[in-house]
Amino acid sequence: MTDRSYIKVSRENGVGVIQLHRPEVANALNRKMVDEIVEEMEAFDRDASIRVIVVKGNNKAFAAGADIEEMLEDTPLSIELLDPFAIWDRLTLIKKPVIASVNGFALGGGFELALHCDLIIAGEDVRFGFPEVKLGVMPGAGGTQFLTKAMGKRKALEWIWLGEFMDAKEAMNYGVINRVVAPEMVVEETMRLAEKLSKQPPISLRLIKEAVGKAEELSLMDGMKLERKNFYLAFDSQDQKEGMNAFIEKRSPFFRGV
Ligand code: CO8
Repeated sequence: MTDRSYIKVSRENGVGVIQLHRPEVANALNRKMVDEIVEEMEAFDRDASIRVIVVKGNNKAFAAGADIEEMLEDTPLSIELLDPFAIWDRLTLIKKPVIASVNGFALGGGFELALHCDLIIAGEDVRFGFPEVKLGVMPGAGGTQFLTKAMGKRKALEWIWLGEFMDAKEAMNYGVINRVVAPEMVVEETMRLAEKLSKQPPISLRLIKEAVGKAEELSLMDGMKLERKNFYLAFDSQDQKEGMNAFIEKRSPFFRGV
């Protein structure tokens, strides 16, 4: 296990785990913490022994948003110069599957961090929300975009305008998250899913992530062209030979990620 200032980093059976660790402030995300999260995620993305990345918090909070104290004295020009969102943009370039494992509060920037992940597993106790409006601001790390794409304009506006909490079941019903489980089962369920994914062919997972990720941006024809190119590319992998031969030979495949 490696510890940075605000996160803990560990690895288990091909799964890289980043645990947010600022328990005294409900894992509020200061800028250094976001730097650490992104740097470690990129390191896992480059590491061939890691196949899936998990981001988790603690029982009380995944993360209660950006650190309000840190933003208190910001001005438009100080934020523009600092460009705090440039580092967030790097999250969108991660190629491996990323799963958010959420307990407690996932608010503001904390909810946005979860929404940057590919899959979200949440406990029944989770409160998601964008309370920024109550601070006289608004989401800034993708919240308006992610939530609208997931639940449509009207419901997204209602949630973000009111800044109220959404429980895990509501989030699940609107397609914002993948699974809801008992609070004490969140990490176990996440690791079970991560380990299952870690046995899938990594090249296929990467190519699928790219194609599905582009589905909302591209026209149907352009999306299908990208899908087709990625389909061709998969045939360059030894895992394609392994997967198809294993089927013919009636045995389980063993994917090596090459
Ligand atoms: N920033 C700084 N400190 C925080 C934050 C936060 N976001 N959230 C909680 N804390 C601190 C509290 O001040 C408190 O500190 P102390 O013990 O010193 O008083 C400690 O954490 C524990 O919190 P509470 O005592 O309030 O605990 P409760 O269980 O009563 O409440 C809540 C927990 C509901 C999470 C409550 O603390 C809360 O409402 N927090 C603020 C949530 C919020 O407004 N989040 C949005 C922040 S703005 C944002 O995220 C903009 C994103 C823009 C992109 C990011 C760019 C970097």
